[in-house]
Amino acid sequence: MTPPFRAPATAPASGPSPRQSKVATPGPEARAALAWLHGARFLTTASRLDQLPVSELPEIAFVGRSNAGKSSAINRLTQQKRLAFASRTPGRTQHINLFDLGPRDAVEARLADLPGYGYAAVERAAKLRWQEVMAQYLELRRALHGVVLLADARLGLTDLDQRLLALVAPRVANGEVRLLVLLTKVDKLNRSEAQKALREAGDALAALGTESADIGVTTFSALSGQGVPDVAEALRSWVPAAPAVDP
Ligand SMILES: Nc1nc2c(ncn2[C@@H]2O[C@H](COP(=O)(O)OP(=O)(O)OP(=O)(O)O)[C@@H](O)[C@H]2O)c(=O)[nH]1
Ligand SMILES: [Mg+2]
Repeated sequence: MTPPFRAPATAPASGPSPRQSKVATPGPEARAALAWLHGARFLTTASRLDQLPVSELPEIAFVGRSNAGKSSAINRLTQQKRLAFASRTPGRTQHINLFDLGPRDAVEARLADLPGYGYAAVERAAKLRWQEVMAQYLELRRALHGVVLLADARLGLTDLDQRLLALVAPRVANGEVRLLVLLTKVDKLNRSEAQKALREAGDALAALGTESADIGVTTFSALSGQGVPDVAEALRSWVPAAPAVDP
């Protein structure tokens, strides 16, 4: 039986070497997807689930260890330098930040930047509280439509990432929530290291695959732009465009 696991669109075997910063010109679909993401704007911030808007609008959550590059990825994908705050100090994103996508009068979807996990210096009580918020968000948030899990390509999927995946796995398995894993900072790896990272992440994710699951993995760099058009296209494909209004 063919596993439903999709091959990465940007596997280095067929794409440019990860060390090359040159990025292929995106096709029309990727350009449209990028334009959609470039229109992102800040909506609100919340430190608890009950502070989030009650909404059926599809939400795409960026999750991952602290320092994995979530905020940098959002900034790169939306082409806005400081939309999501990226910093050298891990653990800086302490809230769930929501960003609107689509026309201002007909919002189509939202991006959610979630706090990173695994930062040792965060006080234990704060850590436990965030674990709880995160678990609730992934298991219960009805609007959750897709998860983008970011992991440093040099570390791969760690135990903490696996624990997060386990929380959302039932919703991924039944197709309710799509999953895209970004192996980030691939600019720091050579071609064979990047291939190895992709293979290992693919193996780890294969266990989550079912007939209904939509799971992908790709390499990414907020620095060089590698993977940006493909990721934009993948995220756009998750959300149906608002139907054209009759004149
Ligand atoms: N070389 C390289 N560095 C990156 C890349 N993406 C992020 N970084 C760096 O990694 C560090 C952490 O990036 P952030 O985007 O703040 O990470 P985060 O996941 O949002 O971290 P938290 O908010 O603490 O959860 C920063 O110093 C970034 O400049 C990348 O693609 N390549
Ligand atoms: Mg951040």
